[in-house]
Amino acid sequence: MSKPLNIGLIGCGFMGRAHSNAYLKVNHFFKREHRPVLKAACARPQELEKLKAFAEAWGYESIETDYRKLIERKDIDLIDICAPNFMHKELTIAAAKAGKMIVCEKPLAMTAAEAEEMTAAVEKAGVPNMVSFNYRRVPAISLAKQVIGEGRIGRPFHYRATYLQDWTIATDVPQGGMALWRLDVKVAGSGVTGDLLAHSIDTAEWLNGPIQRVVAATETFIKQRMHVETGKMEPVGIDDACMFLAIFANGSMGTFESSRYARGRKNFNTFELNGELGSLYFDLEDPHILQYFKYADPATGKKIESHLTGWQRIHVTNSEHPYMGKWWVPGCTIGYEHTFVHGFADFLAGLEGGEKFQPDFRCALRTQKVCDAVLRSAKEQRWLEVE
Ligand code: SOE
Repeated sequence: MSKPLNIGLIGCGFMGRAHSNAYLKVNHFFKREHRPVLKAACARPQELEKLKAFAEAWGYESIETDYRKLIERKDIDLIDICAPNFMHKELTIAAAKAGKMIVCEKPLAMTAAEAEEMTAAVEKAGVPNMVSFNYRRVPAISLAKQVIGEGRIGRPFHYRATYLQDWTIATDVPQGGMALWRLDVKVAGSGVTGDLLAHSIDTAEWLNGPIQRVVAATETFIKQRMHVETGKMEPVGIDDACMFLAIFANGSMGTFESSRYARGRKNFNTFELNGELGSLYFDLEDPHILQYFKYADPATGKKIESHLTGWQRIHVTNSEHPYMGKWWVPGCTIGYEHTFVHGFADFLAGLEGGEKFQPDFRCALRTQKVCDAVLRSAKEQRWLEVE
């Protein structure tokens, strides 16, 4: 017998769609006791028409234009926060006080101080919580985690991440409003650091352990943009690009680069890990492939014969690969939206006695601390320890 899990989702943009789609799909592909029910969608009164269309498209049973009402409702079990970043703290604290389970989009907060308060609130309330760093659940990235866990990379030396896009190059792209809040520092908290590098940091720490020290540089290429709400040219407060060097606790060295000014790059999220026994490379623009270079066998230490070494392109679609056994037959690929399905499948498994979901708020707080250290290091132009 399935147990309904009543969802109240806040925000009806890109992430609201990604999450709604995943809630609808998860039970078709993953056997779970809980069955998400799209009970209510919520957005601000000024978005009423968009909210109605959203609720109708995804089959929400009702709508709310006041989040307090949504959170008070007895028929809601889980609050899913897909609203812009500046709302995350207020919504989390209210939902935790009401004893609701919480799913929050990344980045967890505007700052680490906010993330601390939010983490304390969910832990005090003892509610199950999840932060949606969806890329961990790209099967090829999960496979990378498995390969590292099997000892196949050996001692790590280098971790190299890039996250590049190009959608803000034009000077006439405004800032603010429903579509472009990511460019408004008061709403987003930061630019590429919180929006894109937070993904890279979450993946990096998951695969290669904690980052200890960073030194960073940021740039804002376009200093003023028209603000959608005021109609006036206003200073741009976000970082358009950020690069940082990192030292991991395991002694390996990291480089991270992110920009929204990398002409031709749409969602170029890559990493490479180089170790003593092998290397791994992943590129989200080629999402089914995990590249693996095997230098030596981890069990015996025996080197691969030199004339046979080379990069392997593993097409991650076999039923033995993470998550893939739940989908189609080998060779048939899945997409971006499936990473959210995997997230909810794992979250539900956690509610049903399985492994507790990660990343939770506590884990995402760490990512936020790295982001804060990166931004502060760029300002102070010096190496900083991550708190
Ligand atoms: C920004 O363009 C964005 O939509 C991010 O906010 C998402 O987290 C990323 O996955 C895709 O790009």
